[in-house]
Amino acid sequence: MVMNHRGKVIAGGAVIGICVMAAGLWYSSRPRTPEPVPVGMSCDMGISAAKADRKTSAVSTQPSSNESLELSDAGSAGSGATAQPGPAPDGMVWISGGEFWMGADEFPDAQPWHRVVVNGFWMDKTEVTNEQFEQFVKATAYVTVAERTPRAEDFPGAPPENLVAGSVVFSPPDHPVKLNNHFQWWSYVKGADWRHPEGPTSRIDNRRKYPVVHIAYEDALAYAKWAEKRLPTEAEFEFAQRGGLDRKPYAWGDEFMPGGRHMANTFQGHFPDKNLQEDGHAAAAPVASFLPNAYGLYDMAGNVWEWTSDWYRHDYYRMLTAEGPLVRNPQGPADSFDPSEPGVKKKVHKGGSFLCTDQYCARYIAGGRGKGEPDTGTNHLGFRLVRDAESLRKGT
Ligand SMILES: [Ca+2]
Repeated sequence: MVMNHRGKVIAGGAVIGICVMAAGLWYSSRPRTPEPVPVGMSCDMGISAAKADRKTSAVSTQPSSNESLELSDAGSAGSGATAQPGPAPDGMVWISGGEFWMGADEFPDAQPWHRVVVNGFWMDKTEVTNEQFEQFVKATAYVTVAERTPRAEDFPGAPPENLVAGSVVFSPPDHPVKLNNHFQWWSYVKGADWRHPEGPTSRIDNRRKYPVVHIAYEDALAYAKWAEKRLPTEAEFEFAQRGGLDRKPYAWGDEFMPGGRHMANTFQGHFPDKNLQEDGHAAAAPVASFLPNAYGLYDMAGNVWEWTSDWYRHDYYRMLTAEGPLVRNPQGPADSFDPSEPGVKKKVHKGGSFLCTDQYCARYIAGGRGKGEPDTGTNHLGFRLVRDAESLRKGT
């Protein structure tokens, strides 16, 4: 057992603490197919958390149909919606805000369903691309976390050979493996960063419109400051992701593949060894390769996970519902707690990625939650930004 430069235990070239973890299968209560659909329980260090949550969250807390009839639908028509305040900034769309149901049946940490109001905001239509991030780097000479050589004093006890710049890359085995050992498909790769998504020999020259990846939380904040935007809250992301639909399983509706058409970049085949890429993409896809949702937003499910500004707690929704029937502009909990890795602070990721499959993760489902340490990027994690209406009115 050795420590990597992020201070995590590594073994066999893999890193503990990174997304995608099988945790057995359970069965969704959502009646959208004749047979129950097996979906994965967790998406990073999830075994203990998922088992613990399953015991406490076995009963769906989705509101009854009577309750839902008494409340407005989600979306622009819901209470709290505000009209577009002016011309749209380049590449952004106005999200009017309003009241909606937030949550998901499939995941214990996305329960219970609860009623939320968010104010209107501008949102990037797509994930931030390599091209856009390069403009930022050229303007600011910014160096991302993955590109920085770690300092020994920040990682006491780490062997010098592990104090190298790099990031975590999906490195699938060429044979079927048990899904309870994510060591077999995540590797810490020296020299992997946003310019070299799979390692030093990989390039982004022909990936200008692909989402930038290997972005740590502080990298996203730095870009946001330069772009005069900010990261969305988890509630803002989910409101936007649902596109005005009320408690639908997908950002586009009820069916995963309406008319047999792939609506998002996910994983088909046998995870992790056999990617059939039936949706046309084995890894990240150029942004906007799939249809937008009803709000004109692309890749709000699949492609790459996206940072939000909220801290992650598995029980945050339970905390919110204890406070009252309606939550306004939630900003996330004050602290972070993930039962699968107590003591490790994590931010919420949303949207799922090209690695999500119903075999283990399925977090392309609307309302699904991911999580990750602020200092850790991967090649399936990026971001997009939002902007408040007020910032435009001030002329910024
Ligand atoms: Ca795919």
